[in-house]
Amino acid sequence: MEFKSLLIEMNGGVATLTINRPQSLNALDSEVLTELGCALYGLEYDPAVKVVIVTGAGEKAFVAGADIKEMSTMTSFEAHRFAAKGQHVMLAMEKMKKPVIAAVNGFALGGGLELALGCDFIYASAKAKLGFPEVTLGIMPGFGGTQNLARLIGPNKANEMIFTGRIITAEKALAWGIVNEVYAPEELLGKARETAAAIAGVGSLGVGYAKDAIANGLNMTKEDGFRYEASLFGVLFATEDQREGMGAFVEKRKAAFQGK
Ligand code: CO8
Repeated sequence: MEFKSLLIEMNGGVATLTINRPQSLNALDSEVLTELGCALYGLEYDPAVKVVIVTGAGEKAFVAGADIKEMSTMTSFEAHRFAAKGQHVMLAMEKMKKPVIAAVNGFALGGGLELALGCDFIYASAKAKLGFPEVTLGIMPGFGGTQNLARLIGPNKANEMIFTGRIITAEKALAWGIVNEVYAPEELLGKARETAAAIAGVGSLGVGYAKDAIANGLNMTKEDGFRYEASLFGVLFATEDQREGMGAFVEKRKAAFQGK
């Protein structure tokens, strides 16, 4: 499928999904959100894809937010529908049984930070700038940012970021636990691909079920989460990957996982 504002590059089991609207600092308009939804659906059901990396085109921005020019004339109903469409994309990344890594190569503001937070973890360039400037526009985050940031770093730090609209450095985002690692700009994508390739080489069913257990378990009581984990753990013993992984260990050889 051809996209107007997205690039998809496959390398081994790793798909790199690049938001490609550099003239607007990769801002997310309705059309990009539609394309993202379609692209994620395709990647989810493509057995060749084991891990997805999301990044932005150009030197300057990951994604500088939802498209302010498009939003500036929206009615309340259209804004509600636009927020729901963005949230659909964030939830698609959360629900897909494949890891999604954000490589934040520059500005990740508003809907851009929400896109990064919708991924499973974030690597950032040392020149990245992150923030929720929505309040400076008279609005608030609407693509899941209030929920995802508060769950990730706790309400106090999330409150400060969202109420002030202040933009923070990659270093501060690292200290606050928003990003996992900070790399030199020229190293970022390579490092993300290195981690993605390592994940692509292990049992993808185990990875996918672990993602499911972590994401869904966070919304359960601990006891229900344990029960859910045990049931997924049991299911893996009906797979060839489990037989292959354990068989390879016993036979002292490298496992060749098939994802089935
Ligand atoms: N939307 C549309 N266009 C944008 C956006 C954006 N978010 N960000 C940048 N652009 C455009 C600029 O308008 C400019 O285009 P043009 O050349 O045609 O004027 C081009 O990108 C380059 O930008 P700048 O000239 O401004 O570049 P600077 O280096 O001077 O500044 C900044 C870079 C600081 C990133 C600046 O562009 C900026 O402040 N951008 C807006 C950041 C922002 O406020 N983002 C949050 C938007 S709100 C949001 O994301 C809400 C999400 C939830 C939605 C819920 C549904 C309703």
